[in-house]
Amino acid sequence: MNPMITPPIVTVGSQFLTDVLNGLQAEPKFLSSKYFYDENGDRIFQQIMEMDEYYLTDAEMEILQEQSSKLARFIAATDDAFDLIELGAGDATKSIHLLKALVQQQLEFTYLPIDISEHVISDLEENLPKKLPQLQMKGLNGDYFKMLKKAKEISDRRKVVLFMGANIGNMDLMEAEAFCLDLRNELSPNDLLIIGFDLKKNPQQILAAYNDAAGITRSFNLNLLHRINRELNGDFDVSCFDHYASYDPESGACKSYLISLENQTVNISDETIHFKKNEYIYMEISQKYALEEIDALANKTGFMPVHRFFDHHEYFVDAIWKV
Ligand code: AVJ
Repeated sequence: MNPMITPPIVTVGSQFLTDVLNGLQAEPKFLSSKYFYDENGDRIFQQIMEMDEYYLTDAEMEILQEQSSKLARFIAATDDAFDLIELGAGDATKSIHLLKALVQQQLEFTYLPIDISEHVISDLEENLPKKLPQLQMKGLNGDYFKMLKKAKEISDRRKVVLFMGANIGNMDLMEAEAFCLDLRNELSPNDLLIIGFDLKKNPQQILAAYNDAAGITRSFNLNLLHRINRELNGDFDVSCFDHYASYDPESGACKSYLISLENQTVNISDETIHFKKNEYIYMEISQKYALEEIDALANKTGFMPVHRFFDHHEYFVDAIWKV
């Protein structure tokens, strides 16, 4: 076979390649944190959630462990049947407390976890019925908004949407506003959104959560370079990049960067990317909010803030918004 006409081996998601090249050919350079979560990334994120410095998980877990029956009563305020839709359900270790409370209160509902990862959905469908046999559920694997539309086709019941884990923090303020508007446009009067925000607090505490002593967050960021090497035929020398985290108490933006430690050249598929010494790649935002900013976001996007659930430190809030 003539090697000249051998087709190129482009195996994994060309969207990933397009996004990576687009970001690294931009000025300044950036990569999207949504690509952090390959198998290794998932594992490192589990380690992050177990770190002493990473207070977010414990805070939101406390809210769900201790206040789920109150949360359930809130959801059931109008006593009609509903669908509980969770965006980015993961392994549901937090939401299971709410599911238990809803089942216990004998409410008529179906749990519809949505996740972009197929194995997350199949794991949930296998494991949740073992833990909660009375639960009615149907997993939806795919894009949030596509699956939300599908959920509306399946039934016209009232919708209660869960968007926890401070996942909205990975959007900047403009993206968060656009996201909430899009979500609002998929919902109807009396639908609810339960949405988790990490709150502004002592800047040292926030920075430490994203700049941990053991360097776990550092390897979380560097893992994306390894992933590019593996999946996009890249040749990053990962040891020539360092992690830098910053927190700006004024805007509430916690950002992370990878810094090039040398003038260097990196090949990815057929492209060559040049880095100057000390040039940065913007990797991730974890936006922190004041309570007034959360209410303003609700009001601006057509929701009514109706209640807030805090952990006892008030590090975190699960806000209830009504359409
Ligand atoms: C999964 C978006 C909530 O921003 O706190 C943790 C991801 N990044 N450490 C966050 C993350 C670095 C996390 N969220």
